[in-house]
Amino acid sequence: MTGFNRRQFGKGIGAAALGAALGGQSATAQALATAPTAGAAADGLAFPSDFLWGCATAAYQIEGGVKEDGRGETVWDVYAHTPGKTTDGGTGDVACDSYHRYQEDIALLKALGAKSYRFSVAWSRIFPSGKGKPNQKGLDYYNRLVDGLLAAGIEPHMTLFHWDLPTGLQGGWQSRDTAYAFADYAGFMAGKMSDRVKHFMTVNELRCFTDLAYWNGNKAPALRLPMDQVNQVRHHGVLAHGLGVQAIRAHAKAGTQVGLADNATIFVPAIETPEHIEATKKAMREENAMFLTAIMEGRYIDSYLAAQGKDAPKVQAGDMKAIGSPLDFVSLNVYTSNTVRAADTASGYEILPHLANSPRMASPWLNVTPEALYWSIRTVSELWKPKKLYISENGCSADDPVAQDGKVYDADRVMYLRNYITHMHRAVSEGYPIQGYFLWSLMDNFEWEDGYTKLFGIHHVDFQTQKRTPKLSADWYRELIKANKLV
Ligand code: GBH
Repeated sequence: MTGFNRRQFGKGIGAAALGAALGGQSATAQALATAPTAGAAADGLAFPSDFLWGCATAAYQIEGGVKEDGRGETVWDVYAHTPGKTTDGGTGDVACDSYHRYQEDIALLKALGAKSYRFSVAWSRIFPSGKGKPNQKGLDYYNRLVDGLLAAGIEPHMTLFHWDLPTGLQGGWQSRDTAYAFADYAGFMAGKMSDRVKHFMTVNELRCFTDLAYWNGNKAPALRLPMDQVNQVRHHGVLAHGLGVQAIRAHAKAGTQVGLADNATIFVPAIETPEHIEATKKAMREENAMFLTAIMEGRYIDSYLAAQGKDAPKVQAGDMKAIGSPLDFVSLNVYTSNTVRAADTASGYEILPHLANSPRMASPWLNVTPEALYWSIRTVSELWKPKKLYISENGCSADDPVAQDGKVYDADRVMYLRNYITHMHRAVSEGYPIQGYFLWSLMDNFEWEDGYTKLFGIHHVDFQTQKRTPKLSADWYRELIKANKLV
Protein backbone atom coordinates (compact mmCIF):
# COMPACT_ATOMS: atom_id res chain seq x y z
CA MET A 1 0.00 0.00 0.00
CA THR A 2 1.49 3.36 -0.93
CA GLY A 3 -0.51 5.24 1.63
CA PHE A 4 -0.38 8.54 3.39
CA ASN A 5 1.60 9.29 6.47
CA ARG A 6 -0.10 7.24 9.13
CA ARG A 7 1.16 9.40 11.95
CA GLN A 8 -0.11 12.54 10.37
CA PHE A 9 -3.53 11.24 9.47
CA GLY A 10 -4.00 8.35 11.87
CA LYS A 11 -5.98 10.30 14.38
CA GLY A 12 -8.98 8.10 14.85
CA ILE A 13 -12.57 9.03 14.31
CA GLY A 14 -14.16 11.26 16.88
CA ALA A 15 -17.77 11.40 17.92
CA ALA A 16 -17.41 15.18 17.73
CA ALA A 17 -17.04 14.95 13.99
CA LEU A 18 -20.41 13.27 13.76
CA GLY A 19 -22.40 15.99 15.49
CA ALA A 20 -25.11 18.35 14.32
CA ALA A 21 -27.27 15.65 12.78
CA LEU A 22 -31.03 16.00 12.69
CA GLY A 23 -32.79 15.01 15.89
CA GLY A 24 -35.27 12.20 16.24
CA GLN A 25 -34.50 10.27 13.09
CA SER A 26 -33.57 6.66 13.14
CA ALA A 27 -30.97 7.37 10.46
CA THR A 28 -29.10 9.61 12.84
CA ALA A 29 -29.29 7.20 15.71
CA GLN A 30 -28.04 4.40 13.52
CA ALA A 31 -25.21 6.44 12.07
CA LEU A 32 -24.03 7.65 15.45
CA ALA A 33 -24.32 4.23 16.97
CA THR A 34 -22.19 2.61 14.31
CA ALA A 35 -19.41 5.20 14.14
CA PRO A 36 -16.18 4.40 15.94
CA THR A 37 -15.67 6.73 18.89
CA ALA A 38 -11.94 6.95 19.43
CA GLY A 39 -10.85 10.41 20.57
CA ALA A 40 -10.56 13.08 17.90
CA ALA A 41 -7.41 15.12 17.63
CA ALA A 42 -7.79 18.80 18.38
CA ASP A 43 -7.55 19.77 14.74
CA GLY A 44 -10.29 17.35 13.73
CA LEU A 45 -10.19 14.80 10.95
CA ALA A 46 -7.76 16.28 8.45
CA PHE A 47 -7.18 15.00 4.92
CA PRO A 48 -3.91 14.98 2.97
CA SER A 49 -3.15 18.34 1.36
CA ASP A 50 -3.47 16.90 -2.16
CA PHE A 51 -6.79 15.14 -1.52
CA LEU A 52 -8.98 15.79 -4.53
CA TRP A 53 -12.41 17.10 -3.53
CA GLY A 54 -14.85 17.35 -6.40
CA CYS A 55 -18.41 17.00 -7.65
CA ALA A 56 -19.94 14.68 -10.24
CA THR A 57 -22.64 14.86 -12.91
CA ALA A 58 -23.55 12.98 -16.10
CA ALA A 59 -24.43 14.20 -19.58
CA TYR A 60 -28.04 13.09 -20.01
CA GLN A 61 -28.91 14.13 -16.46
CA ILE A 62 -27.81 17.76 -16.86
CA GLU A 63 -27.15 18.86 -20.44
CA GLY A 64 -30.48 19.20 -22.22
CA GLY A 65 -29.93 20.42 -25.78
CA VAL A 66 -30.83 16.96 -27.00
CA LYS A 67 -31.46 18.02 -30.57
CA GLU A 68 -28.67 20.56 -30.86
CA ASP A 69 -25.57 20.69 -32.97
CA GLY A 70 -26.09 17.27 -34.46
CA ARG A 71 -26.49 15.19 -31.27
CA GLY A 72 -27.85 11.75 -32.13
CA GLU A 73 -30.72 9.97 -30.39
CA THR A 74 -29.99 7.72 -27.39
CA VAL A 75 -31.81 4.92 -25.62
CA TRP A 76 -32.63 7.35 -22.81
CA ASP A 77 -34.34 9.81 -25.19
CA VAL A 78 -36.56 6.95 -26.32
CA TYR A 79 -37.19 5.60 -22.82
CA ALA A 80 -37.98 8.99 -21.26
CA HIS A 81 -40.43 9.77 -24.07
CA THR A 82 -42.23 6.44 -23.70
CA PRO A 83 -45.40 7.15 -21.68
CA GLY A 84 -45.36 5.63 -18.22
CA LYS A 85 -41.63 4.97 -18.04
CA THR A 86 -40.39 7.87 -15.91
CA THR A 87 -42.14 9.28 -12.87
CA ASP A 88 -44.21 12.32 -13.88
CA GLY A 89 -43.02 11.84 -17.46
CA GLY A 90 -39.72 13.61 -16.80
CA THR A 91 -37.17 13.69 -19.63
CA GLY A 92 -33.66 15.01 -20.14
CA ASP A 93 -34.78 17.31 -22.98
CA VAL A 94 -33.83 20.40 -20.98
CA ALA A 95 -32.66 19.08 -17.59
CA CYS A 96 -30.27 21.70 -16.12
CA ASP A 97 -29.63 23.19 -19.56
CA SER A 98 -25.91 22.74 -18.96
CA TYR A 99 -25.32 22.53 -22.67
CA HIS A 100 -25.84 26.30 -22.59
CA ARG A 101 -25.09 27.08 -18.95
CA TYR A 102 -21.87 25.16 -18.41
CA GLN A 103 -20.10 28.39 -17.48
CA GLU A 104 -22.54 28.83 -14.59
CA ASP A 105 -21.77 25.26 -13.53
CA ILE A 106 -18.05 25.98 -13.58
CA ALA A 107 -18.71 29.08 -11.47
CA LEU A 108 -20.59 26.93 -8.93
CA LEU A 109 -17.64 24.56 -8.71
CA LYS A 110 -15.25 27.44 -8.32
CA ALA A 111 -17.32 29.02 -5.56
CA LEU A 112 -17.23 25.68 -3.73
CA GLY A 113 -13.47 25.56 -4.01
CA ALA A 114 -13.79 22.21 -5.81
CA LYS A 115 -10.50 20.92 -7.13
CA SER A 116 -12.03 18.59 -9.69
CA TYR A 117 -15.17 17.91 -11.70
CA ARG A 118 -16.33 14.53 -12.94
CA PHE A 119 -18.66 14.79 -15.93
CA SER A 120 -19.59 12.46 -18.77
CA VAL A 121 -19.46 12.87 -22.51
CA ALA A 122 -22.59 12.21 -24.54
CA TRP A 123 -21.28 9.63 -27.02
CA SER A 124 -23.99 10.66 -29.50
CA ARG A 125 -22.74 14.25 -29.60
CA ILE A 126 -19.39 12.93 -30.82
CA PHE A 127 -20.63 10.09 -33.03
CA PRO A 128 -24.34 10.78 -33.58
CA SER A 129 -25.14 7.20 -34.56
CA GLY A 130 -22.49 5.66 -32.33
CA LYS A 131 -19.81 5.27 -34.98
CA GLY A 132 -18.72 6.65 -38.30
CA LYS A 133 -17.94 10.30 -38.86
CA PRO A 134 -17.23 12.45 -35.79
CA ASN A 135 -19.31 15.57 -35.17
CA GLN A 136 -17.03 18.56 -34.59
CA LYS A 137 -19.77 20.65 -32.98
CA GLY A 138 -20.27 18.04 -30.30
CA LEU A 139 -16.56 17.88 -29.65
CA ASP A 140 -16.43 21.67 -29.44
CA TYR A 141 -18.85 21.62 -26.52
CA TYR A 142 -16.50 19.44 -24.47
CA ASN A 143 -13.52 21.52 -25.57
CA ARG A 144 -15.25 24.61 -24.20
CA LEU A 145 -16.16 22.80 -20.98
CA VAL A 146 -12.66 21.40 -20.43
CA ASP A 147 -10.96 24.70 -21.26
CA GLY A 148 -13.34 26.53 -18.92
CA LEU A 149 -12.61 24.11 -16.09
CA LEU A 150 -8.86 24.40 -16.55
CA ALA A 151 -9.07 28.19 -16.64
CA ALA A 152 -10.89 27.99 -13.29
CA GLY A 153 -8.20 25.73 -11.85
CA ILE A 154 -10.46 22.65 -11.78
CA GLU A 155 -9.23 19.23 -12.95
CA PRO A 156 -11.52 17.57 -15.49
CA HIS A 157 -12.23 13.86 -14.87
CA MET A 158 -14.01 12.51 -17.92
CA THR A 159 -16.41 9.56 -18.01
CA LEU A 160 -16.94 8.26 -21.52
CA PHE A 161 -20.17 6.33 -21.05
CA HIS A 162 -22.84 7.10 -18.48
CA TRP A 163 -25.72 5.07 -19.97
CA ASP A 164 -26.78 7.32 -22.90
CA LEU A 165 -26.19 4.75 -25.64
CA PRO A 166 -26.75 5.95 -29.24
CA THR A 167 -29.76 4.18 -30.76
CA GLY A 168 -27.85 4.01 -34.03
CA LEU A 169 -25.97 1.07 -32.53
CA GLN A 170 -28.36 -1.66 -33.53
CA GLY A 171 -28.82 -4.27 -30.84
CA GLY A 172 -27.38 -2.03 -28.13
CA TRP A 173 -25.36 -3.95 -25.55
CA GLN A 174 -26.74 -7.23 -26.87
CA SER A 175 -24.40 -6.73 -29.79
CA ARG A 176 -20.70 -7.45 -29.47
CA ASP A 177 -20.11 -4.73 -32.07
CA THR A 178 -21.14 -2.13 -29.49
CA ALA A 179 -18.01 -2.96 -27.46
CA TYR A 180 -15.84 -2.27 -30.52
CA ALA A 181 -17.74 0.92 -31.32
CA PHE A 182 -17.17 2.07 -27.74
CA ALA A 183 -13.45 1.40 -28.01
CA ASP A 184 -13.24 3.45 -31.22
CA TYR A 185 -15.08 6.33 -29.58
CA ALA A 186 -12.94 6.09 -26.40
CA GLY A 187 -9.71 6.13 -28.40
CA PHE A 188 -10.96 9.08 -30.43
CA MET A 189 -11.75 11.09 -27.28
CA ALA A 190 -8.40 10.24 -25.71
CA GLY A 191 -6.65 11.47 -28.85
CA LYS A 192 -8.55 14.76 -28.82
CA MET A 193 -8.61 15.45 -25.09
CA SER A 194 -5.61 13.90 -23.34
CA ASP A 195 -3.53 17.03 -23.86
CA ARG A 196 -5.80 18.56 -21.18
CA VAL A 197 -7.74 15.72 -19.55
CA LYS A 198 -5.51 13.51 -17.39
CA HIS A 199 -8.15 11.13 -16.01
CA PHE A 200 -10.48 9.03 -18.13
CA MET A 201 -13.14 6.64 -16.85
CA THR A 202 -14.42 4.20 -19.45
CA VAL A 203 -17.91 3.30 -18.22
CA ASN A 204 -20.15 4.18 -15.32
CA GLU A 205 -21.80 1.43 -13.26
CA LEU A 206 -21.77 -1.79 -15.24
CA ARG A 207 -24.64 -3.30 -13.29
CA CYS A 208 -26.95 -0.41 -14.15
CA PHE A 209 -26.58 -0.37 -17.91
CA THR A 210 -26.55 -4.18 -18.17
CA ASP A 211 -28.65 -5.89 -15.48
CA LEU A 212 -31.06 -3.05 -14.75
CA ALA A 213 -31.50 -2.22 -18.45
CA TYR A 214 -31.66 -5.72 -19.97
CA TRP A 215 -32.90 -7.90 -17.10
CA ASN A 216 -34.85 -5.88 -14.50
CA GLY A 217 -36.13 -3.62 -17.26
CA ASN A 218 -36.25 -0.39 -15.27
CA LYS A 219 -33.51 1.44 -17.13
CA ALA A 220 -33.30 2.07 -20.88
CA PRO A 221 -33.80 0.12 -23.11
CA ALA A 222 -36.01 -1.62 -20.53
CA LEU A 223 -35.77 -5.23 -21.67
CA ARG A 224 -36.29 -8.38 -19.66
CA LEU A 225 -34.07 -10.93 -21.30
CA PRO A 226 -33.41 -14.51 -20.24
CA MET A 227 -30.28 -15.15 -18.18
CA ASP A 228 -28.00 -16.42 -20.95
CA GLN A 229 -28.60 -13.20 -22.89
CA VAL A 230 -28.17 -11.08 -19.76
CA ASN A 231 -24.80 -12.70 -19.17
CA GLN A 232 -23.84 -11.90 -22.75
CA VAL A 233 -24.84 -8.26 -22.27
CA ARG A 234 -22.71 -8.16 -19.09
CA HIS A 235 -19.82 -9.63 -21.03
CA HIS A 236 -20.13 -6.99 -23.73
CA GLY A 237 -20.13 -4.33 -21.01
CA VAL A 238 -16.87 -5.46 -19.41
CA LEU A 239 -15.40 -6.10 -22.86
CA ALA A 240 -16.24 -2.52 -23.88
CA HIS A 241 -14.43 -1.30 -20.78
CA GLY A 242 -11.35 -3.43 -21.52
CA LEU A 243 -11.16 -2.57 -25.21
CA GLY A 244 -11.76 1.04 -24.21
CA VAL A 245 -8.78 0.98 -21.83
CA GLN A 246 -6.58 -0.37 -24.63
CA ALA A 247 -7.83 2.22 -27.12
CA ILE A 248 -7.30 5.08 -24.68
CA ARG A 249 -3.75 3.92 -24.00
CA ALA A 250 -3.09 3.67 -27.73
CA HIS A 251 -4.23 7.24 -28.40
CA ALA A 252 -3.56 9.18 -25.20
CA LYS A 253 -0.55 11.23 -24.24
CA ALA A 254 1.92 9.60 -21.85
CA GLY A 255 0.89 9.90 -18.23
CA THR A 256 -2.86 9.70 -18.90
CA GLN A 257 -4.65 7.88 -16.09
CA VAL A 258 -7.27 5.31 -17.06
CA GLY A 259 -9.89 3.59 -14.90
CA LEU A 260 -13.62 3.09 -14.59
CA ALA A 261 -16.41 4.14 -12.24
CA ASP A 262 -18.18 1.08 -10.94
CA ASN A 263 -20.95 0.59 -8.44
CA ALA A 264 -19.71 -2.69 -7.12
CA THR A 265 -22.14 -4.06 -4.57
CA ILE A 266 -20.53 -3.16 -1.24
CA PHE A 267 -20.41 -5.30 1.87
CA VAL A 268 -19.76 -4.42 5.49
CA PRO A 269 -18.95 -7.00 8.18
CA ALA A 270 -21.60 -7.42 10.85
CA ILE A 271 -18.84 -7.48 13.46
CA GLU A 272 -15.24 -6.41 12.96
CA THR A 273 -13.70 -9.77 13.70
CA PRO A 274 -11.47 -11.77 11.36
CA GLU A 275 -14.16 -14.32 10.44
CA HIS A 276 -16.77 -11.73 9.48
CA ILE A 277 -14.18 -9.63 7.64
CA GLU A 278 -13.10 -12.68 5.63
CA ALA A 279 -16.73 -13.46 4.82
CA THR A 280 -17.19 -9.86 3.69
CA LYS A 281 -14.24 -9.99 1.33
CA LYS A 282 -15.49 -13.27 -0.10
CA ALA A 283 -18.93 -11.75 -0.67
CA MET A 284 -17.34 -8.73 -2.33
CA ARG A 285 -15.39 -10.90 -4.74
CA GLU A 286 -18.16 -13.36 -5.56
CA GLU A 287 -21.16 -11.02 -5.76
CA ASN A 288 -19.26 -8.76 -8.18
CA ALA A 289 -17.86 -11.67 -10.21
CA MET A 290 -19.37 -10.59 -13.53
CA PHE A 291 -18.15 -6.99 -13.23
CA LEU A 292 -15.37 -5.63 -11.04
CA THR A 293 -13.92 -9.05 -10.17
CA ALA A 294 -13.67 -9.98 -13.87
CA ILE A 295 -11.96 -6.65 -14.58
CA MET A 296 -9.51 -6.88 -11.69
CA GLU A 297 -8.66 -10.55 -12.21
CA GLY A 298 -9.05 -10.91 -15.98
CA ARG A 299 -11.24 -13.97 -15.63
CA TYR A 300 -14.64 -15.18 -14.55
CA ILE A 301 -14.18 -16.93 -11.23
CA ASP A 302 -15.28 -20.53 -10.84
CA SER A 303 -18.20 -19.90 -8.51
CA TYR A 304 -19.77 -17.53 -11.06
CA LEU A 305 -19.28 -19.92 -13.98
CA ALA A 306 -20.63 -22.81 -11.92
CA ALA A 307 -23.68 -20.83 -10.83
CA GLN A 308 -24.47 -19.76 -14.40
CA GLY A 309 -23.92 -23.21 -15.90
CA LYS A 310 -25.18 -23.30 -19.48
CA ASP A 311 -26.15 -19.62 -19.25
CA ALA A 312 -22.52 -18.54 -18.79
CA PRO A 313 -21.28 -15.90 -21.24
CA LYS A 314 -19.69 -16.93 -24.52
CA VAL A 315 -16.13 -15.67 -24.42
CA GLN A 316 -13.84 -15.30 -27.44
CA ALA A 317 -10.08 -15.65 -27.45
CA GLY A 318 -8.42 -12.53 -26.09
CA ASP A 319 -11.54 -11.19 -24.39
CA MET A 320 -10.46 -11.86 -20.82
CA LYS A 321 -7.02 -10.38 -21.38
CA ALA A 322 -8.63 -7.18 -22.68
CA ILE A 323 -11.13 -7.14 -19.81
CA GLY A 324 -8.29 -7.47 -17.32
CA SER A 325 -6.23 -4.65 -18.84
CA PRO A 326 -4.17 -3.02 -16.07
CA LEU A 327 -5.73 0.16 -14.68
CA ASP A 328 -4.18 3.26 -13.18
CA PHE A 329 -7.04 3.66 -10.74
CA VAL A 330 -10.37 2.21 -9.69
CA SER A 331 -13.25 4.54 -8.89
CA LEU A 332 -16.22 3.45 -6.85
CA ASN A 333 -19.70 4.91 -6.71
CA VAL A 334 -20.78 4.28 -3.14
CA TYR A 335 -24.28 4.94 -1.87
CA THR A 336 -25.26 1.98 0.26
CA SER A 337 -24.10 -1.45 1.36
CA ASN A 338 -25.21 -4.76 2.78
CA THR A 339 -24.21 -6.32 6.06
CA VAL A 340 -22.48 -9.69 5.86
CA ARG A 341 -21.93 -12.33 8.51
CA ALA A 342 -19.81 -15.45 8.36
CA ALA A 343 -22.24 -18.36 8.09
CA ASP A 344 -22.45 -22.11 7.66
CA THR A 345 -23.62 -21.83 4.09
CA ALA A 346 -22.06 -23.20 0.90
CA SER A 347 -20.52 -19.78 0.22
CA GLY A 348 -19.44 -19.25 3.83
CA TYR A 349 -21.33 -15.99 4.15
CA GLU A 350 -24.83 -14.64 4.52
CA ILE A 351 -26.00 -11.24 3.27
CA LEU A 352 -28.41 -9.80 5.80
CA PRO A 353 -31.49 -7.98 4.52
CA HIS A 354 -32.21 -4.33 5.25
CA LEU A 355 -35.02 -4.27 7.80
CA ALA A 356 -38.14 -2.20 7.46
CA ASN A 357 -37.10 0.43 9.98
CA SER A 358 -33.45 0.69 9.04
CA PRO A 359 -32.61 4.28 8.07
CA ARG A 360 -32.87 5.41 4.48
CA MET A 361 -32.88 8.64 2.52
CA ALA A 362 -35.57 9.85 0.08
CA SER A 363 -34.94 7.12 -2.51
CA PRO A 364 -36.34 3.84 -1.18
CA TRP A 365 -33.16 1.96 -2.10
CA LEU A 366 -30.87 4.40 -0.36
CA ASN A 367 -30.19 2.73 2.97
CA VAL A 368 -27.92 4.82 5.16
CA THR A 369 -24.76 2.79 5.71
CA PRO A 370 -21.83 5.19 6.33
CA GLU A 371 -19.37 2.31 6.87
CA ALA A 372 -19.72 1.54 3.16
CA LEU A 373 -17.22 4.27 2.45
CA TYR A 374 -14.55 2.58 4.57
CA TRP A 375 -15.25 -1.05 3.69
CA SER A 376 -15.57 -0.47 -0.06
CA ILE A 377 -12.07 1.04 -0.09
CA ARG A 378 -10.63 -1.59 2.24
CA THR A 379 -12.10 -4.68 0.57
CA VAL A 380 -11.19 -3.55 -2.96
CA SER A 381 -7.69 -2.66 -1.76
CA GLU A 382 -7.11 -5.97 0.00
CA LEU A 383 -8.58 -8.10 -2.77
CA TRP A 384 -6.97 -6.45 -5.78
CA LYS A 385 -4.40 -3.87 -4.64
CA PRO A 386 -5.30 -1.13 -7.13
CA LYS A 387 -2.64 1.57 -7.44
CA LYS A 388 -5.11 4.30 -6.68
CA LEU A 389 -8.74 4.62 -5.71
CA TYR A 390 -11.29 7.38 -6.03
CA ILE A 391 -14.83 7.66 -4.80
CA SER A 392 -16.43 8.74 -8.07
CA GLU A 393 -19.89 9.21 -6.55
CA ASN A 394 -21.36 9.52 -3.09
CA GLY A 395 -24.38 11.51 -2.05
CA CYS A 396 -28.09 11.17 -1.43
CA SER A 397 -31.60 12.23 -2.28
CA ALA A 398 -33.46 14.22 0.36
CA ASP A 399 -36.80 15.99 0.68
CA ASP A 400 -35.32 19.46 0.23
CA PRO A 401 -38.17 21.83 1.08
CA VAL A 402 -37.45 25.43 0.07
CA ALA A 403 -37.58 27.65 3.17
CA GLN A 404 -39.18 31.07 3.29
CA ASP A 405 -35.87 32.74 2.63
CA GLY A 406 -35.54 30.72 -0.56
CA LYS A 407 -32.86 28.40 0.78
CA VAL A 408 -32.87 24.61 1.16
CA TYR A 409 -31.68 23.62 4.64
CA ASP A 410 -30.86 19.99 3.92
CA ALA A 411 -29.47 19.09 7.32
CA ASP A 412 -30.23 15.43 6.66
CA ARG A 413 -27.98 15.44 3.56
CA VAL A 414 -25.23 17.09 5.64
CA MET A 415 -25.69 14.33 8.22
CA TYR A 416 -25.42 11.67 5.52
CA LEU A 417 -22.32 13.19 3.94
CA ARG A 418 -20.55 13.90 7.20
CA ASN A 419 -21.00 10.35 8.37
CA TYR A 420 -19.88 8.77 5.10
CA ILE A 421 -16.85 11.04 4.76
CA THR A 422 -15.90 10.30 8.37
CA HIS A 423 -15.65 6.64 7.44
CA MET A 424 -13.67 7.52 4.30
CA HIS A 425 -11.29 9.34 6.61
CA ARG A 426 -10.72 6.11 8.46
CA ALA A 427 -9.56 4.56 5.17
CA VAL A 428 -7.24 7.52 4.58
CA SER A 429 -5.83 7.27 8.09
CA GLU A 430 -5.13 3.56 7.67
CA GLY A 431 -3.13 4.26 4.53
CA TYR A 432 -5.37 2.90 1.76
CA PRO A 433 -4.58 4.65 -1.55
CA ILE A 434 -7.73 6.77 -1.77
CA GLN A 435 -6.97 9.94 -3.71
CA GLY A 436 -10.19 11.86 -4.00
CA TYR A 437 -13.94 12.10 -3.63
CA PHE A 438 -16.66 13.29 -6.02
CA LEU A 439 -19.92 14.32 -4.42
CA TRP A 440 -23.04 13.31 -6.38
CA SER A 441 -24.24 15.71 -7.36
CA LEU A 442 -23.17 19.25 -8.11
CA MET A 443 -26.83 20.14 -8.63
CA ASP A 444 -30.34 18.72 -8.79
CA ASN A 445 -30.82 16.87 -12.06
CA PHE A 446 -32.75 14.24 -14.03
CA GLU A 447 -32.75 11.14 -11.84
CA TRP A 448 -33.41 8.54 -14.58
CA GLU A 449 -36.62 6.56 -14.08
CA ASP A 450 -37.47 8.75 -11.06
CA GLY A 451 -37.59 11.83 -13.30
CA TYR A 452 -37.29 14.96 -11.16
CA THR A 453 -38.95 13.46 -8.09
CA LYS A 454 -35.70 12.39 -6.39
CA LEU A 455 -33.03 15.06 -6.23
CA PHE A 456 -29.39 14.58 -5.25
CA GLY A 457 -27.92 18.07 -5.74
CA ILE A 458 -26.07 20.24 -3.26
CA HIS A 459 -27.32 23.13 -5.38
CA HIS A 460 -31.05 23.54 -5.77
CA VAL A 461 -32.16 24.04 -9.36
CA ASP A 462 -35.39 25.86 -10.15
CA PHE A 463 -36.32 23.98 -13.32
CA GLN A 464 -38.60 26.84 -14.47
CA THR A 465 -35.92 29.51 -14.36
CA GLN A 466 -32.76 27.33 -14.24
CA LYS A 467 -31.59 29.35 -11.23
CA ARG A 468 -29.04 27.43 -9.16
CA THR A 469 -28.94 28.11 -5.40
CA PRO A 470 -26.50 26.54 -2.92
CA LYS A 471 -28.20 24.36 -0.33
CA LEU A 472 -26.93 24.12 3.24
CA SER A 473 -24.98 21.04 2.07
CA ALA A 474 -23.09 23.18 -0.47
CA ASP A 475 -22.16 25.63 2.30
CA TRP A 476 -20.99 22.67 4.38
CA TYR A 477 -18.97 21.14 1.54
CA ARG A 478 -17.31 24.51 0.82
CA GLU A 479 -16.18 24.71 4.46
CA LEU A 480 -14.94 21.12 4.40
CA ILE A 481 -12.89 21.77 1.28
CA LYS A 482 -11.50 25.00 2.68
CA ALA A 483 -10.51 23.43 6.00
CA ASN A 484 -9.58 20.13 4.33
CA LYS A 485 -11.02 18.30 7.31
CA LEU A 486 -14.39 17.26 8.67
CA VAL A 487 -16.44 20.27 9.74
C1 GBH B 1 -25.81 6.39 -9.62
O1 GBH B 1 -26.55 5.23 -9.63
C2 GBH B 1 -25.68 6.93 -11.01
O2 GBH B 1 -24.37 6.82 -11.50
C3 GBH B 1 -26.18 8.33 -11.16
O3 GBH B 1 -26.40 8.59 -12.51
C4 GBH B 1 -27.42 8.52 -10.32
O4 GBH B 1 -28.04 9.75 -10.53
C5 GBH B 1 -27.00 8.40 -8.89
O5 GBH B 1 -26.33 7.21 -8.65
C6 GBH B 1 -28.15 8.49 -7.90
O6 GBH B 1 -29.05 7.45 -8.05
O7 GBH B 1 -33.71 -1.34 -8.72
O8 GBH B 1 -34.29 -1.29 -6.40
O9 GBH B 1 -32.10 -2.05 -7.07
C7 GBH B 1 -26.81 4.71 -8.35
C8 GBH B 1 -27.00 3.24 -8.35
C9 GBH B 1 -28.39 1.44 -8.71
C10 GBH B 1 -29.26 3.30 -7.56
C11 GBH B 1 -29.77 0.97 -8.98
C12 GBH B 1 -30.66 2.82 -7.80
C13 GBH B 1 -32.02 0.98 -8.33
C14 GBH B 1 -32.67 0.45 -7.14
N1 GBH B 1 -28.37 2.87 -8.59
N2 GBH B 1 -30.67 1.39 -7.96
S1 GBH B 1 -33.24 -1.17 -7.37
